[in-house]
Order: sequence, then structure tokens, then C-alpha cells
Amino acid sequence: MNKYLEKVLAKVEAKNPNEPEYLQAVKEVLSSIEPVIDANPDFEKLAILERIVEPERIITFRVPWVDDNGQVQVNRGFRVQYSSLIGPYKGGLRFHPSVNQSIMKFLGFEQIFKNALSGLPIGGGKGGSDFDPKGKSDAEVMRFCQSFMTELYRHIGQDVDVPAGDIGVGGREIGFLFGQYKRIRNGYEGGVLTGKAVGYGGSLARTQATGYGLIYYMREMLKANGGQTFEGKTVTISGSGNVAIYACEKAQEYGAKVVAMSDSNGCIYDKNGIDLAAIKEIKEVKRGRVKDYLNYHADAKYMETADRNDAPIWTIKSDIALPCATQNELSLTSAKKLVANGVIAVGEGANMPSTEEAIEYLQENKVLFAPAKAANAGGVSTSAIEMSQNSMRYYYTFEEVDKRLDAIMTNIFKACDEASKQYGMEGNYVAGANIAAFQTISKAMLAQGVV
Ligand code: NDP
Ligand code: 2IT
Repeated sequence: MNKYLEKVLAKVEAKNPNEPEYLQAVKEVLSSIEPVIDANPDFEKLAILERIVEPERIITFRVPWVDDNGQVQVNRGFRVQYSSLIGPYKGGLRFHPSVNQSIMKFLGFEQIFKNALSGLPIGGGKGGSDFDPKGKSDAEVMRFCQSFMTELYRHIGQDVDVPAGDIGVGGREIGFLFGQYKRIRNGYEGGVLTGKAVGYGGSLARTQATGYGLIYYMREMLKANGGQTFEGKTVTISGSGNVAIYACEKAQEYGAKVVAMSDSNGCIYDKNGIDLAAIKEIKEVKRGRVKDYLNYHADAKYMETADRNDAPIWTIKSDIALPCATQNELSLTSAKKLVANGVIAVGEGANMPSTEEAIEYLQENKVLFAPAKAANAGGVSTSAIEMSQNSMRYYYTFEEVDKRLDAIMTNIFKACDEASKQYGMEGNYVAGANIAAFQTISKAMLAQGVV
């Protein structure tokens, strides 16, 4: 490996020994941009990589709130303001018990590259809390969100840092967060949060954007590789949240048969094709479990997840697999099963859902692989379109936003494809995405001096 890269990686490992997810994300990026580093020996003196791997700012704070029994609860809040090189910090908030600094930093780091690929003026950030919204009443979620924002508000702003949703943060949470921000600031700064509901500043098609965008990216990748399409393909989609639901909707619209979806407890397999209206009702209305699908279709099959390294969903035969739940949900064991079952393409809707070994194995076995930071960039891109509508005090129609999203995803695929060819790694879209994004980021860094 290039000596400079090796040195930076060793430094990052020594400085962040307890942050495995963060190290995994850094390693994936650094190891795939080697040809660019080789071609630019001056980058070492300029400490380009050291500057990229060190967040501009990390904020950690206490979030006290009162539950429905009058018990005071305390959670930990985070905001990692990673990079403001090409725009205000931008990225989601995750509420999940697993949230810690490593996960926040890996997500923030990925976001810099993803946002650069979008071609829009947005920097990189991420935040969240170890709060678990599952099983909480609406009133508890509201009190938590209000407390969280009572600290977060001083660090964000429509030209400073613009949070949005992620795991555990959807329209309900964004509404409570926005209400509290507005109350504290005594001003209507619509662009301070994205993912707002339509009617008070939200963009049409933002809810659908990440899932639809993933399918647009996959469509381009399939087309570029032998003119293939979704028509008649069998698809498995992990998760059953925002990303998974709308990936399913667009895949079905394109003529694919989605046969399985999941949550953290298990997966359902419906050989007749998933009834998405049932999933939407279970997840978006009742906030239930994927297992409840059996109440709608008793002939479907439910498989409990006993071992996360061998999730049942990846044992099901499919042409296209779309991990849309969480990090490291697709292991080497699962990758082997997918390949044995003849998978032709894997598209990452979630952030870093495939382990390093899984990606290697899939690529070695000639499976088309769409990396998260490119394939799931539709969500944040549409967030940027929401920000621009808020600044204009104007709304685009659903069709206008969707058309822009499609064009952005098509361009991102093109950028990944071209960068992979430029460095003799045709078809390696992991390298293509990392290189294309790195070129944008390093150029901005050189232009702005040592800051
Ligand atoms: P949601 O909270 O809407 O849904 C998350 C889904 O993933 C749920 O079905 C959840 O199941 C499942 N899940 C969570 N943890 C696990 C696990 N350990 N094993 C299996 N399933 C699990 O989140 P989103 O759909 O918004 O996010 C999904 C992924 O997509 C995340 O990686 C996120 O970072 C990424 N992403 C989201 C974007 C967005 O715009 N929302 C944009 C780009 C990426 P359960 O109910 O059991 O927890
Ligand atoms: O991971 C992501 O890109 C998101 N959760 C969406 C971020 C955003 O600002 O819309």
C-alpha cells in the first residue's frame, strides 16, 4: 500500500482504538483511493487525508426527559459536524439504543462523500441519541425530542448545520424537533431541518426519495451491464422502514417481484410477492412488527433471526438483494449464500450494511455491487432540494422533485462508472464512488487553504 495511506491508517487506528465502525468506514475509503494518492504526492505535505479523517467538531450532550410514569430518564445526544467544505453540515439524526460515538463518526464520515457525490452544496454531518423510540408513547417521544432540541438548537441553523431523519427518526420526530426549534428561536427558519411533513415546509417525494433513488441507481447499473432491467427479477429487501418500503414500491413498479422483507427480529417470505399496502399499514400506521404480516397473509412464511451473521433474509433465493436496514447486516456468510443462490446484483440502501469481507466476496464473484454512499444518496439529495424550496419559499410538484432525484441518481452512477474506468477498475463502483467523491472534496480543500 502507498506509504502515506499506510501512515494515515495507522494513525487513525491508534487514535480511535474503540471505534470499529468508524475504522471500517475509513479503511474502505482510504484503501480504494490509492491510485489518486499515488498520482498526487503533494497531498502528504498538505495533510489532505489527516484533515478528512478528523471531524471539524463533535458535540455530546445530556438529554434528560420525563417518561409517562414520572420517572426521569437520561440519554446521550450527539452531533458530529464532520465537514463544511462544500456546504452546511448535512446529515440525519438516528435514535437507536446502539448509537455511540463510533457509529456517529462512521455515519458522518460516509456522509461527506455521499453529499459530495450528490453534486449539491451540502457538507457532512450526523447526529442522534441512544434513545429507543420503540414502545414509547407519542407524548414520551415528544418530550424527548423537545429536550434533545433544547441543546441541539444552539449548534444548528439553515446555513450552519441541517439535520434530518435516519433510523428511528421519521416525520413524527422531525415535527416535534422543528416545533421546539421554532419556539426557541422565535423565527420560521424552514430550512433548519429536512424531512418535514408536506404542508409546513417539507418537500414532496422526500419520504420516497432514498428508496426510489436506490432503485434509480440500480436501474442505471443494470442497464450499463448488459442492458438488464428489473422486469421479472426476484428481489429481497432487508428492513421494513422508510428506505425499504419505498425501494420495494419502486422495484414493484418496475416489474420486479419482491419476495421478502425484515426487521431486527426476523423476516417474512411471501412467494406471491410482498403486499406492500399491508407492510405500510403495519409499519407506518400501527408501528408494529414484520411478523404481523402473517395476520394479512397466513400463507407467508416467518423466519426468526437467531444469528445476525446469518440473517434468514439472505438465505432466500433472489436475483437482486437490497440491504436497507442497518450497518454490517450482510456478512461474508450471507454473501456466500447469496452467490450460491445466483444473485446478480446487491444494492446498499442502508449505510455500510455489508461487511468488508462480504463486499470483497461479492465483487470476486462478479456480482454487481452498488455502494451505499452512491446508491442511497437520493435521500440527502432530496433534502437539499427541500432546503432550496425553503429558501425560495416555494414548492415543486411531486413530479418535479422526482425528476430531479432521478437525474441526480443517474449522474451519480455515471460519476462512479467514469471514475472506475479512469483508474482501470471498470465495474468497481466502490472504488468509483470513493474516488469521484474524493476528487470533489480534495479540490475544495486545496482551494480553501489550511482551515
Ligand atoms: P427506519 O427506522 O425507518 O427503519 C429501519 C429498519 O431497519 C426497521 O425495519 C428496523 O427494524 C430495521 N433494523 C434496524 N436494525 C436492524 C437490525 N439490527 N437487523 C435487522 N433490521 C434492523 O430507518 P430508515 O429506513 O430511515 O434507515 C434504514 C437504513 O438506511 C439506515 O442504515 C440508514 O442510515 C439508511 N439511510 C436512510 C436514509 C433516509 O433518508 N431515511 C437515507 C440514506 C440512508 P426494527 O423495527 O426491528 O428496528
Ligand atoms: O444517511 C443519510 O443520508 C440520511 N439519513 C439522510 C440525511 C439527510 O440529510 O437527508
